[in-house]
Amino acid sequence: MAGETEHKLRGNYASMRPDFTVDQAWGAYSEAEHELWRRLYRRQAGLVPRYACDEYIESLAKLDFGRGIPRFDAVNTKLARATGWQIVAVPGLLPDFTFFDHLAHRRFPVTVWLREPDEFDYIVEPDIFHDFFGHVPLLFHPVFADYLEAYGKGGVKAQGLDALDFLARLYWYTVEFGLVATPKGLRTYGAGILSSGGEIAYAIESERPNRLGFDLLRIMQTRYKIDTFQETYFVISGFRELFDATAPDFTPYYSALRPLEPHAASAVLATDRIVHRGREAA
Ligand code: HBI
Ligand code: FE
Repeated sequence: MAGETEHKLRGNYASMRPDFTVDQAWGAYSEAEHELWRRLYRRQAGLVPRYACDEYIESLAKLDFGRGIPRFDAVNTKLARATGWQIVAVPGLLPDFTFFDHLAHRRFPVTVWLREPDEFDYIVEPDIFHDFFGHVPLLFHPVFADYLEAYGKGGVKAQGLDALDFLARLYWYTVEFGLVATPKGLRTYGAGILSSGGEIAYAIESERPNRLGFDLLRIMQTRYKIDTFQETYFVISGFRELFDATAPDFTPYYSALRPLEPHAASAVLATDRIVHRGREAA
């Protein structure tokens, strides 16, 4: 999950290393936190079969972290073998450049703190449940893992080109809130949806939001909201389409997009491939 946060960031940044990583301190989690984790996991695991893409479901089935907050080092042993990725413990949201640099080196930052019980249904900043349940399973999928690394490398380059907004939008509408078309209908692969009790059904079933065909430039030019369900979702045909989209050098895209006014999150354009026009489409 991403986006500017007006309020002070949560998490303890005091003891972090220069690359913003910390120790997970797994022994410090309370029994109450493990119980909250089990409740969050049980709810989402019950929804995943109906709404998540097969690649996510297959990965989740191989991981066994429903009985309590997982130990990052135990998962890293499996993850290294699968795709060469590692998860690194972080205090929370990182500066864009640091975040991209971790992805570019196949390190996924996972927040160490867990939400409060009264945030069971919604949280604005990514906590360990969002990061781990939402993002970690797909790190085991080779093509998606390659997309994330390519995305991170693009981000490191974009830093110098003042183009982070464009990449943040691409991350938001794919890694966080992406949908994929499958023979069984629309399914989600976006971590922000997979880890959300309410949005996982809304993103697939609600008449309200738009659902539009994946279009890299369109996405880079479209604003997003960080504290409501999405007004528009973008649909890929498969992870290969995502990976191929990151093949070209993005520099000319940034030059073409920079002078243009971004579209509102609810916009529907005549050039859009419309999978579903939302009931409240502008
Ligand atoms: N930091 N820990 C963490 N997790 C994120 O998902 C994250 C971040 N920093 C920036 C960010 N996401 C987004 O702005 C990306 O689009 C870069
Ligand atoms: Fe996220």
